[in-house]
Amino acid sequence: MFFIAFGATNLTFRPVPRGDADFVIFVAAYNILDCSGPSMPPGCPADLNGDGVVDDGDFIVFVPAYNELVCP
Ligand SMILES: [Ca+2]
Repeated sequence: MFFIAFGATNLTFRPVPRGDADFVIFVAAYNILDCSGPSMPPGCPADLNGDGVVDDGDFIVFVPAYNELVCP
């Protein structure tokens, strides 16, 4: 089981259920960091702000969408 933490100050900590595909994909990309890395998925879809890396800047975009759960 995963927990959202990442040192942010205003996040709600909650368990992330197994099989939560979006979170698993995001965390894998976050750990790779560089969109040009050989193990990064093509197109670097977790680079939500388009700056070429998957870092805290993407995480602050990811978390509100993750909490909404349903895409608009
Ligand atoms: Ca980014």
